Amino acid sequence: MAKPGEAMPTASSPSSLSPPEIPMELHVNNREKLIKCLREHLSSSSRPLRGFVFLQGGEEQTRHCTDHIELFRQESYFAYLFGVREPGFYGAIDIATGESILFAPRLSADYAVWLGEIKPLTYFKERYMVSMVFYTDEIVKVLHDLYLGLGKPLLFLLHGLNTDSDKFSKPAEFERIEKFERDLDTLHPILTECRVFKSDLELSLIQFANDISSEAHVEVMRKTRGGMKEYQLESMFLHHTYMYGGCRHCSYTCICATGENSSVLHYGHAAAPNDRILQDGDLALLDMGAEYHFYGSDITCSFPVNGKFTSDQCLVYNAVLDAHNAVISSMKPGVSWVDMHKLAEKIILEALKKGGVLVGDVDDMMAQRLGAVFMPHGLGHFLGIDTHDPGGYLKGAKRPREPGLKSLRTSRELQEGMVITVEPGCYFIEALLVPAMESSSTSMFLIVEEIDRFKGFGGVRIESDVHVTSNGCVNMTKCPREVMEIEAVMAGAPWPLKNFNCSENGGEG
Ligand SMILES: [Mn+2]
Repeated sequence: MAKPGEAMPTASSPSSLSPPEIPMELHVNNREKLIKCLREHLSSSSRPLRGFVFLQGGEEQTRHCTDHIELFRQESYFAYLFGVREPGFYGAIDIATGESILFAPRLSADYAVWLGEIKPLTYFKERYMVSMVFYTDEIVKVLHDLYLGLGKPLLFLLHGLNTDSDKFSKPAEFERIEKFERDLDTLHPILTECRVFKSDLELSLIQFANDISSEAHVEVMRKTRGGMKEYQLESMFLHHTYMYGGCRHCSYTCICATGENSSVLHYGHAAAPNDRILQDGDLALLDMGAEYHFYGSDITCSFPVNGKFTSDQCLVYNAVLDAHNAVISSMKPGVSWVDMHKLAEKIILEALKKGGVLVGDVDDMMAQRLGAVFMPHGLGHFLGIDTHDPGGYLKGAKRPREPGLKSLRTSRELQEGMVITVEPGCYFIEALLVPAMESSSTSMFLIVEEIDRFKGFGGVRIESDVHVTSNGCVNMTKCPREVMEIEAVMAGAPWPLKNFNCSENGGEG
């Protein structure tokens, strides 16, 4: 019997997965967790346990001035608390009683003609497992009726900085909001901290997003050939995750970089739309992750387009893989993420030295921040409803200033329940190598003729999504990683490698 989320594999289906049922109690639990944390906070500052958590869901957007409505994806904090997929909602949680209230938009009769049946409020009450549902034009009356305190009811609104985008979340707005007292400071840090620690139900969705995306990466790896366009790799990934995983959204725009493009960290955007032709001898760096019921994955695989690593490709790839594996072996509660970043840098520098690309003392290189020349981005970031999930820097926490470290999206110590990406990389980026070769503090480490050999090489990144447990961690991503595994899968071996003859390849199957 297949378990939910697992289809019976058949000869005709390239997937062993199917979309799991969505557990709406996940959001009930999220609300309960928030209210518990918020009550503790209010009690500790001797404030009354009264008022409402009040959030505005996302609004539909049109394409510029046209009437083309872009596919809606719920705002992430609202998705976390209510799981609502429709636009135009508001949601409240009564701090005194814990009761949850959704406010649905009142739709015009036209809606039924163009967009389908207008669902009754009871539909939303059942689907989203909330205590009550009303229309958005009833917010003022409903919340005044429910409020037990004296004077104006108090609303805890969501207002705070996203430390990745430097943008602020938009506190809820509605007509006659002046009938309420408003608190703009309390909710954001508490709700953000709730999102940092994943429940078992959240983990199961992130795991599914990882399973279907890992499988899609393998599928793409198998079908990649010289002469294809980069976007064809993107297309195969999107097809697989949607067709077999029901994933309508990705966590982010696919990065399908080959050849020199693989050193462009955020390739794949509108001005660089994955449109290069794959050449024999290229490395491909594919950073693609599907999202399922708001929860995402973020996975990067790097492999040679022709299925066989050259010795230079092996050198750089194994440097990054060793860093990736060393970090994952060291991760557990209490470990500093800055230390993990430095560990990855050090392993990559040591490998480049061993490969004859660098010369000198690795600790001296570390002191001069040479690691940031080859890995300018941070080692990884929290992952959840957002690809760069919030909470990386608590209020007042300072970002490191040094090259490389300043790109870290968190500098926190690891704790049980966090999900964080591990994504070391090694790139040959002219814009960083040239100044490093000219600088008196780093030029002595770089062997110019050897570095020149890597002109046009691009780069390697290996990215997995890792769940921190009570005494270690679990890698949720299941892609071929060893050189031998990648070459075997690209040559047609099944994945995971089962009954693989290790002796022939000298690897571990
Ligand atoms: Mn990432």
